[in-house]
Amino acid sequence: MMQSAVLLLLIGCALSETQDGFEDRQVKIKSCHSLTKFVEDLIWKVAKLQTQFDQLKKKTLDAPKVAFSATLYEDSNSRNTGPFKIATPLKYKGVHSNLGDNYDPKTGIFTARVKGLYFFRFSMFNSVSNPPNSAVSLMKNGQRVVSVWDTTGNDAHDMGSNAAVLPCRLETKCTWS
Ligand SMILES: [Ca+2]
Repeated sequence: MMQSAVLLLLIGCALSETQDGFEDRQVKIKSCHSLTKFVEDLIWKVAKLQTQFDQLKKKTLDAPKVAFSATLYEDSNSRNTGPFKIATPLKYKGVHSNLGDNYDPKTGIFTARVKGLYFFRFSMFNSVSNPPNSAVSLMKNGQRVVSVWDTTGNDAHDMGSNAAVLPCRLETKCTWS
């Protein structure tokens, strides 16, 4: 299409050259050459952009996708988990999605199979009955990152959330303890 446009432009220039005086023709020839060069540059730029677009499209489509969503239990019944004497990885068994299979519900461990920046969010629903004695931490390779807890007072049935954006290398392991 672009090449047709250049050809038409050149024909247009050639036709107009035959109808004018020498000086007019010289000016028009100069203009036509500038215009032709301009269109050729445009064609080159469009081709380059098309190549970049195709490369980006391929990169995006081929990029591995990782995401998961899970709850502690497969049903929606309320119940306490624990107590635990030491930090114990929670096993979220109600897996709603697990794109890329990076989360293992048998161990509760998320293992990054793709290097990248990950967003983790989690919520804790406090003890079903008094007194409150719940705490959950997001652990990255065994190190505590952020926590949610409720361990004082006389209430129950509270809910808290926390989140973190973490750079993960291959085989980085995250758990919720
Ligand atoms: Ca509370």
